[in-house]
Amino acid sequence: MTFITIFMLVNLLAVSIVSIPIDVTFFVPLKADVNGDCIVDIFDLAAVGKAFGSQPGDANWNPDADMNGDNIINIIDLATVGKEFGSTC
Ligand SMILES: [Ca+2]
Ligand SMILES: [Ca+2]
Repeated sequence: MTFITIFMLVNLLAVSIVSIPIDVTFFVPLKADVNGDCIVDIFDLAAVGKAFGSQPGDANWNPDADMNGDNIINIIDLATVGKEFGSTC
């Protein structure tokens, strides 16, 4: 194989790779989807409500309900679920 032949094969391969259609779907996780079922609904609101007032170490602490990551479940977390209520993945 000559250098030119190799060069042409590499270019042909590159063109083939570039021309392959790519269908990519991105799923953006919902911050307020506490139970991970791709919809922000009453179950997520209930999960935040159940953990309301808790901090790490408390029996009802749920890290997934801590929307803003400040280690306390409070009105801000509840409001975040309310803001995204009805959203889907
Ligand atoms: Ca959910
Ligand atoms: Ca919080």
